[in-house]
Amino acid sequence: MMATIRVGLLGYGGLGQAAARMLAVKKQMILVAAADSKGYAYHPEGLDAARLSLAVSRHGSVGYDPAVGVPADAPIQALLEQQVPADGYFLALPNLPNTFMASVARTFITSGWRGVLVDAIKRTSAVEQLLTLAPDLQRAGITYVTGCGATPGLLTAAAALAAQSFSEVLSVQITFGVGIANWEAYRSTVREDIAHLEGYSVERARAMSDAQVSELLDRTGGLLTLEKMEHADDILLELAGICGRERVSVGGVVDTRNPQKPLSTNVRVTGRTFEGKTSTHTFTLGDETSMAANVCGPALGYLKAGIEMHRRGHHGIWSSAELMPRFVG
Ligand code: IKT
Repeated sequence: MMATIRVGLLGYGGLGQAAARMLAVKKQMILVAAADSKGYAYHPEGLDAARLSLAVSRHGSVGYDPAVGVPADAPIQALLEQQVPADGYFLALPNLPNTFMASVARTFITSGWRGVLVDAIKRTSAVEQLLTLAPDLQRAGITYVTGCGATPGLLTAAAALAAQSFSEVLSVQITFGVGIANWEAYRSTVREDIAHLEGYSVERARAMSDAQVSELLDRTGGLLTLEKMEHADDILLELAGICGRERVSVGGVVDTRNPQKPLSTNVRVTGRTFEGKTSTHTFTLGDETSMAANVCGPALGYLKAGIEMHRRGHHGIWSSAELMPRFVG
């Protein structure tokens, strides 16, 4: 049996906090480190997720946890200097700016730390940056699995599995429905979503004040309708040999004022069978599952898969379309 996996979380916003809550009910993993933009906290015997959330809501950072928090200017670097015995990190960070995740990967590479990194990155161009780091990750003894959230992630893996019935994949259509009770619970994720809207960019969305985000959401009735998104499912399915990236499309609706999903999240994989028939497999997520469950669950599942790869000496970069996530009990 695999030893308990010691996990670190980078980012303690909506997704980071959800991952910590999820870890609290897992037996095979333990949360030993967390960092956000203003500080870090670690304890080899385990961190208290609820107390960290309290530090964030009261003082704006896990670095203000009264027992184990440390405020810091460069928290990731400072955390890594503590030589925390973490087997892997979930990078639950917003990729704002679009080069941020690659810069975090470089920080790990130069730190001398060896282990597993998983991200829930979304944009094709962000994955392209990470792929250039493959030789450095390999030399550093890091196993990096990219695109491990809901999409890319769970739905990309489902598409790769569905493709097996076909001799040619004609299209992969990913459509998501996300419902959240209030946008402030996912400030960065919502900005990343806004960046996909016509007339916006990552930089413009990142620079928006909370008041500007609220004004935009007032104009749209709280809905963000996203079409033809720049989404890494395309490059990941292409690299995994499933189909050309031009055959992959991603879009959906985010309701920022209602926890109910506005539509059922699904991936439709259309292909031709060896008998010459055209057919579609559809994989639909349960409407009661939240974005947090569908992002953090797969991220931890891929982290477990990455740990197995790392223990076998496989270092470098892989994607959610190339590996099966392992269930974390
Ligand atoms: C994105 O960020 O690109 C899309 C994200 C989609 C999450 C899908 C979750 C599906 C589900 O829970 O049913 C999100 C809108 N940011």
